[in-house]
Formats: sequence, C-alpha cells, structure tokens
Amino acid sequence: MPLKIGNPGSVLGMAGLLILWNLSWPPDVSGSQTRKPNFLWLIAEDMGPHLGCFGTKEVWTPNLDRLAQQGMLFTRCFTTAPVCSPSRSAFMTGMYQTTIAAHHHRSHRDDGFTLPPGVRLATDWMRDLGYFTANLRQFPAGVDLGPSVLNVGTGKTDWNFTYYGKPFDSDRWEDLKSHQPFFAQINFYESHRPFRSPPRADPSKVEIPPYYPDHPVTRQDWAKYLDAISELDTKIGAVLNLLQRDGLADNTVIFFFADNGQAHVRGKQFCYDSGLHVPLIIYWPKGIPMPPQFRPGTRSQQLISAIDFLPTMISLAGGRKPLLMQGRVFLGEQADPPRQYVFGARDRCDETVFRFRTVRDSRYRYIRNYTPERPFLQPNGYKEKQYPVWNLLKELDREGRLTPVQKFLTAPTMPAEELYDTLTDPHETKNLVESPLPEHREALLRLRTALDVWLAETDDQGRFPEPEAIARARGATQPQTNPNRPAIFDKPPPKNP
Ligand SMILES: [Ca+2]
Repeated sequence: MPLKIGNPGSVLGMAGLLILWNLSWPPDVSGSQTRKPNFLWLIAEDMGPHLGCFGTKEVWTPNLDRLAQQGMLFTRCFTTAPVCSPSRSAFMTGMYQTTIAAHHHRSHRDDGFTLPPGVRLATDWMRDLGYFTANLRQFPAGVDLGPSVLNVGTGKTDWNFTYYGKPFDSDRWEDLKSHQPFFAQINFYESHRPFRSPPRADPSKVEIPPYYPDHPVTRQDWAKYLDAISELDTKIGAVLNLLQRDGLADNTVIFFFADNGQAHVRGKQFCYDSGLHVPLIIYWPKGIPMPPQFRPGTRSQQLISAIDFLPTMISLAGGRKPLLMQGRVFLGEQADPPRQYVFGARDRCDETVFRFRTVRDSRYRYIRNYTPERPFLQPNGYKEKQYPVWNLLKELDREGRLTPVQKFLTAPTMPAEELYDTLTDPHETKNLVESPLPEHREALLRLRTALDVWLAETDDQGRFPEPEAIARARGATQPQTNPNRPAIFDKPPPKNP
C-alpha cells in the first residue's frame, strides 16, 4: 500500500531517516554559554491520577501536592499503552510502540529485537546535547528514604527491545552533582502489585468506581492501592530533600508521572481512561528561565501524551526535536500546537490476546476492538493471581449479584466499538456508539476518522497478527518466524554525510 507523505513508516527508511538521525548533530554547544537545566524523571508504576491534588480522598500525598502547587499539574496526560513495556518503549523513544513494533507486552525479551534505524533511546538524544544520564538505584548512605529503602530506584527499564551498549551512564545519586547537566530517572515500585505499604486508608471511606461491586474485597483492595501511593509520596519527599541537600533543587526540572494507569481490573491493560490516564506534575526550578507556557501553581487541561515528554525535554535542553519523532513539544519556545487527540493501543499481554486502538479528545473517548469475540475476563494469570476483584466479579456474577454496569465486565463478548463522554460519564460506563444524538454521532464519526488516519500515518504494526505459536509461548519470539517486523528494519542504517 502506498504510504502518505508524513507517514513515519514510509519515510524512516529513506531521506527522512537521515533527518531523524542527524537533526541534533552536531551536538549543541550553546550550553557553554547558558546554564542548562538538569532533568529528573520520577516514574511511578501503575497509577491513575489518585493524589490529594487531584481531589482523591484517603490518600496522603503532601510532597506531590506541594510539587504540583509550586509547579504545574497536567490533568489530561495519557500513556500510549496501558501496560509497562509498550508504554515505556514509547515514552523512552518519543515514538508510538505500534510504529516501532514494541506493541506486544514483553514480546521481545529474548529475541534480540532492536529499535529501527534512526529511532533512539532518550539517553542517546540527551548525550548528544552534553547530558550525563542515570537510572538511579544507589542513594547516599545514612539518608532516610523511608521504610523499604530497597524499593527506591528499582532501575526498571522493561523496554520491549534490546539495547546494545550502556543505556545509562550511572546508577548512583552521588554522581549527579559532579556531572551536570544530567538527565536522571528514578523508578518507583510502590504502586505496582502486590501492594505492601503500611495500612492507612479507611476501606469504608474510599471511593470506588461504579463498575466494581461495592464489596469489602473491593474496598480493601482499593485502600491498599491508595496506601501504596501514600508511601510513594514519602519516598518522593525524601528524593526532593536530597535535591535540596546537594544544591540541585534550583536547576533541576522535575517530571513526575506514571508508566501506565491504575493496577485495577478495568485499568491496566485496558484502553479506558483508567488504563491510560496518569498524573503529570512538572516542577520548574527558579534558577532556570521559565518557558513561556509555564504557570506555576496552575492546572493545565491540555492533552499530553507520554511520548511528548522526550521531545519536550530535548527542546528544553537546547536541542531540536528530531523531525520524525512522533511526540510533540508542549513547553518552550519551540512548542508545537496543542494536541487535539491522544492515541493509545493495547496488544497481547502475556498469554492474553486482545487488540484495542483508541483515540481521545478533550471530552470523548473512542475505542475500537479488533477482538470483540473475546470476553473482558479472558484468562490472564497475572490478573487472576494478583487482582482480588477479578475473581470477585466472577463469583458475584454466578450469584446474580452484579449491576448492569458491572455485568459489562463478565459478559461473554465485548463491543466492537465504544464511545464515551468523559465529561458527563467520567467512569466511561455508558457506551454512546448507538446514540442518535447529533453531538454523539458527530463525535463518533470524527474520532473514527481520527483513528483511521493515525493507524495509517503511524504504520500500525499491530495489523499483522502474531503467529499463534508465538502468542502461546508468551513472548518467546524468534525474529525469523516473526512477520511482525516493520519494513523499516530491512532498510540499511543511514550513513552520516
Ligand atoms: Ca507499569
């Protein structure tokens, strides 16, 4: 099929690839004149916008609330996948996981699969700009980082590709001060299951979504999730203290976000807001000139995709966004026009095959399901073992104790299309695909078209099914038997002129 101009899949292998590769070359040298900011990414696991500053009850997050108050809170930030490895592959490259064939969860753990030519890791781009890079695991002795200090800085990468070489220069906090400017990240564990944080939230007071049965099991589980976030906050506080202690607080830009949505039955692994909506807080330090769009102490409703973090950081670091990087710059002098849409995708997760694609504007979410013959509760060992509500739903369904909204999750099939008005229905429970109202028809047609255009322009690799044997092997793919390999892999890598 001929591909349109502007389609990264079509251009990557040709002249555009050279542009993608070379735009930040030669390395920016202006940093010798102007002080460049450090960047610190604080990456939480599996959490939705459940912080005090988002109005959540029974969670205690004074440090993140203060960071949001001094910085900016972005209330409409979404990952491109509702699960770790595709999402992390995307935000660490600024590319949709569906374009770079990293869309199945952990499918390339042991097959030597590498990024397509011209697509690079965040640290590669930042090194070109003179940055030292770190994925922090080691912290100074004697510093109080909370009760389970081993969980601060997991070093998690979980990319669904192999990176040959050293992706980060260091894992030691103590290296930062002497290696500025730096781009460092800290990966936190707390909000990943199993939840193990000290109990604090009162299960009888937590607010649970209407699609879960109001049952002690649900309440207890939700309280544990909130407790995990409260514990995460104490660790964030400790890291913020370390920045102060080492004199780094005034020249370090902080991004706080999560790698995918909340670890609940209809959250993680699914393409509703609950699987893709994550908190985003950006803190801007006083020692660095502020981008024109930055308004400390405010909330922004601008649509942000997690693949926008990297091009934005490159731009703020004095570089230029690589021409074909799919993320958009949302802060700084080179900011792109704000997004009208954010996109997301889910493909195979472990042994469970689904294919969803979704697009959302500031109000409506549209989901297309390519596997509607499969049930929402299609067997998944991870969810069965770790999500008590997964089994509770099945049990209460057998007893006839679910409401119609809850029965949606135990139905034998799923809708082929879903449309939700997140303004009037934030939990996305009323599917408007059949609605005759003109505004719903308009939203449906517009979002269907937006999705079709995105699928074509981004060369969605999910259109090629994985061979069943590979899916059955739960990720043990062999490249020679995997047809799910974009044509761009077969093009020779670019040569520097
Ligand atoms: Ca995750």
